[in-house]
Amino acid sequence: MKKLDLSSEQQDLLDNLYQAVLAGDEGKCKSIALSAYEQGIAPLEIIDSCLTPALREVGEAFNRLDIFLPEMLVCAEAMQSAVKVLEPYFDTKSQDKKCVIILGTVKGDIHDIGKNIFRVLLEVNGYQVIDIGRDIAPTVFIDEAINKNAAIIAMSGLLSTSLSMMRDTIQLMIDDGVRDQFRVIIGGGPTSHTFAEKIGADGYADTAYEGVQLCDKLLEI
Ligand code: B12
Repeated sequence: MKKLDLSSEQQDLLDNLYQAVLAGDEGKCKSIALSAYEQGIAPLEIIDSCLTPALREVGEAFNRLDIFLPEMLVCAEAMQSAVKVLEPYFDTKSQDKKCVIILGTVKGDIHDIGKNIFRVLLEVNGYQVIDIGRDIAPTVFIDEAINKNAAIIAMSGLLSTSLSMMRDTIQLMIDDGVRDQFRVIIGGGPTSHTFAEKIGADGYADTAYEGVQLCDKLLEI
């Protein structure tokens, strides 16, 4: 878990929350997340320094075959329930609607926890987000962006095997003659700056917070 400048009471709460995710205990996750917020820890700090690293440890346990898919799912649901509790408490930074962003997880991939966190952060920072869900085909990203007059297409992906869908979406935009109409950004586990450059995306961000800064930069806000 990332170390923050916290009181021992706050640190205990985050340690307990981390363990609750590993145990897949939804009830504890919800109540401890709320207590952590009430004890003065910002929602994004709780997510970035505790909930996300806890899920990473779950992923490592899955990789080692210490746990299997059903357990990973239970832990993911417990983590998501904590995020849900925190959602209303994110600082709203701007009410202005800066632009429309089409957001989805690429075809073949059903991971959406990171995408959902990114959506919340974009919204509290004044973006109008159209979340088109997960397992989304290239044509759907493009059609939605055209129909909703979007400025940015944001693709999330956690599976190496589905990353080619990001490249295919950009290639299809070129083939359809609409590449210049939209900025394209990518994020999620196996993506990187190098991969973004390779497939001709306009940007990559490592975290949802950096993703918001990236959108501001691309729109020169
Ligand atoms: C939870 C989880 C699941 C859950 C997903 C539940 C859900 N609703 O999402 C379940 C149990 C369903 C699942 C299933 C599978 N999973 Co899984 N899963 C994970 C786990 C443990 C955590 C992922 C997560 O949510 N992290 C927390 C979030 C907050 O982090 P994040 O997604 O990275 O998002 C942050 C940033 O990346 C960023 N971000 C995210 N998207 C975007 C987009 C943009 C544009 C931007 C700017 C930023 C941004 O913002 C977020 C916050 O900062 C990871 C382990 C890991 N290390 O990631 C494995 C992992 C991703 N899964 C893996 C695998 C293999 C699978 C399965 C194929 C397993 C199987 N045999 O069936 C299936 C996939 C099914 C499918 N077709 O998609 C592998 C992938 C390996 C690879 N690189 O290809 C991992 C890495 C586990 C491992 N170590 O082996 N999984």
